[in-house]
Amino acid sequence: MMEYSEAAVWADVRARLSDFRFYHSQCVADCAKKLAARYGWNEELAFIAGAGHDILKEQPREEALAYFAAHGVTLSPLELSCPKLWHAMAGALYLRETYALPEEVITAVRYHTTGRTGMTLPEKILFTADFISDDRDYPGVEDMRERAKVSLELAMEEGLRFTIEDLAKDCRPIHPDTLNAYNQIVLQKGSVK
Ligand code: DGI
Ligand code: FE
Ligand code: FE
Repeated sequence: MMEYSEAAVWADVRARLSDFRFYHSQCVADCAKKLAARYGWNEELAFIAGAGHDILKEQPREEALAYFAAHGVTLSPLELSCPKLWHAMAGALYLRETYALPEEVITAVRYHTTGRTGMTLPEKILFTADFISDDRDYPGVEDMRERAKVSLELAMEEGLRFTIEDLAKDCRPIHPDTLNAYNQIVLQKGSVK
């Protein structure tokens, strides 16, 4: 296994991604670092998590499936039908086996697309950074940035709701981890109707 090196991860990300996604990765790394400073995670680890979070986003589908098979990872029928979910799973496996990154970075990458029940602070930081990084310009992004200043949960709740609504409108399946992440945040707010 290669020794953990920020420069090696960046070079790898640069080689694997288009300019557009490389720029996105830089913005997410910067944003994750800022959120880490605000909410109390290691800034260097947050930066590297942001750098690597989409490292396999452009991996060909057949290659991803072969990669899962080689690592004994079985995808659920829902996961098999949603290739957009694969890069988080494959990326986490790849970063774990290629770089000696701490497990808190690996799970942040693993759950950056869906979220999950019981998210760790690093997972919340990366999930939120992916929504509000400087390159994002969807309608409502400014409100998301304001929410993230108040709390990660406030931003994540809105982000998850946006994702779930969008997927449902498009008749696409919603991963149980996405629903679990959303439900837990809503339930934790307390005022359940
Ligand atoms: O990799 P990025 O584009 O930066 O962002 P991302 O990793 O959050 O991926 C976003 C995509 O993932 C978007 O097209 C919606 C999709 N996605 C997220 N959660 C779910 C999902 N797709 C399905 N089918 N189900 C989900 O629960
Ligand atoms: Fe992603
Ligand atoms: Fe991303």
